[in-house]
Amino acid sequence: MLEVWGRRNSSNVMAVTWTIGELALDHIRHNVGGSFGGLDSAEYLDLNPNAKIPTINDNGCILWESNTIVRYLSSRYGSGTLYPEDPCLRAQAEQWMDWVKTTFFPAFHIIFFGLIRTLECKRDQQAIDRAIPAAGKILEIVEHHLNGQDYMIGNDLTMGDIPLGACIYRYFNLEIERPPLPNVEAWYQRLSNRAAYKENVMIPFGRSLEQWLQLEKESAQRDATNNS
Ligand SMILES: N[C@@H](CCC(=O)N[C@@H](CS)C(=O)NCC(=O)O)C(=O)O
Repeated sequence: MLEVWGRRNSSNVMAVTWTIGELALDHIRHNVGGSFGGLDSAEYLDLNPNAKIPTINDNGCILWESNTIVRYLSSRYGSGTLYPEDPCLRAQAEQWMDWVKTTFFPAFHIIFFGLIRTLECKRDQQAIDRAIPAAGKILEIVEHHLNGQDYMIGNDLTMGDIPLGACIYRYFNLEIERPPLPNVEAWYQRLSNRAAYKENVMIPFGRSLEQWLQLEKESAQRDATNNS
């Protein structure tokens, strides 16, 4: 059985759980990271020496790095759907996956971590104020790209949508200024209509560190009830 390690409110874990949801794969998930801890145990470090989430074990295939896991699951279980068969389309999907990590996420992380996961008194407001227009400008690249197509690669969902999709619910639900992004919003609405996206990505995150931690605790309680 496929095993996943990672709290469900991490955007990197969401990329994996959303992929699993789209592919309807049986799996079990272990709550580690964040307030659950567990990343420094010898057992976990054996799986992932970075002490980070997500990690998976798919019948002996142990992997970390969310993009790699999404690629692996897509190629193994979603060939021709999440994993485009055409080498050029597949490479373009990978290109957007890598672009999110190297270009969008660094700016977005400053905003999300600063506003939600940091105590107000410890916030670097200047860095956040710089990152908000920077992230908006970066998304204008996607805005242009999505002109005339429903998803990042053509008109069907592929792995190329997953890393950005895992962040975009948060981007559109933060109280920040955004440039007009009608194509990106329409894409986000399309994702929002997918059951696997609703379940794995559209997870409330609160408006402060206190609310974030409370929601994390409540979700763990729900997981415990569902698994009992
Ligand atoms: N490049 C890695 C980044 C992994 C990462 O930074 N994960 C964060 C969560 S998003 C983490 O493990 N943080 C420590 C924690 O949750 O306790 C990936 O994409 O998987």
